[in-house]
Amino acid sequence: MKTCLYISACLALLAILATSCSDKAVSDYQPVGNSNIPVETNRYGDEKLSSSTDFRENSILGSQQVDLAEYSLEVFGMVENPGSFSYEKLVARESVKRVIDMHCVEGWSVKILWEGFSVKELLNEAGLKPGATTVIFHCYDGYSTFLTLNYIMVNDILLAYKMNDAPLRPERGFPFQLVAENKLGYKWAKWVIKIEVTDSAEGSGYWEKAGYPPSGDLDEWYYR
Ligand SMILES: Nc1nc2c(c(=O)[nH]1)N[C@H]1C(S)=C(S)[C@@H](COP(=O)(O)O)O[C@H]1N2
Ligand SMILES: [Mo]
Repeated sequence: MKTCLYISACLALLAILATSCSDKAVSDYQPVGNSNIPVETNRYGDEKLSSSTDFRENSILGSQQVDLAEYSLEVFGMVENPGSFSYEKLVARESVKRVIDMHCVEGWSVKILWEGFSVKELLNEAGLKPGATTVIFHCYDGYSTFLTLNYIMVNDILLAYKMNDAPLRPERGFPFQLVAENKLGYKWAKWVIKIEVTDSAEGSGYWEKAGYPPSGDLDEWYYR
């Protein structure tokens, strides 16, 4: 009888320990959406991150569903070797992780741990032709935006496929969103399908054509 009591006491203690441990895990990682979506982290080192649900969904045509079976990223224009890349090929490239804030002109911002590959390296492999100055990002929803080649090379920006250690959600630009650090949200192209290297941004850029600054510089916007 004594042993029996002793065993039940031990079991109770174990159960308490187990629940307190799992409680910790739950507060460290908040699941997003339904349980089929991988859990995202909300912390990176000392930094507290925003969630992928903290964005305001205001895309020109709403969320897009890109079918990976039909997806490819095209690199074309003023390059020696134009090419077409599958999702698998692109996520197999060397990956980089960075915590970067995105600010929308509407006045909200998010701090996210981004993971992706270097756009600079992809362009270097494609071989830039002399005279190229501009890169236009074309998206699945017909949206476009552009950046100078110089900005891309200096900042070595990423094309991201993960946010907070979880794959991008469809509404966040799956399979790829551009991480245009130090630029306003409208430069962060989602659902990127084509990268065009050119010498002029004339006639492109959805929000740029509507009157937003072509540079999209955060500094310029906040100190105007
Ligand atoms: N393809 C595409 N990319 C886009 C947009 C869009 O409408 N279509 N909106 C831009 C804007 S204005 C912002 S602020 C960011 C973040 O938008 P989200 O909060 O809707 O994800 O995506 C940018 N990328
Ligand atoms: Mo925006």
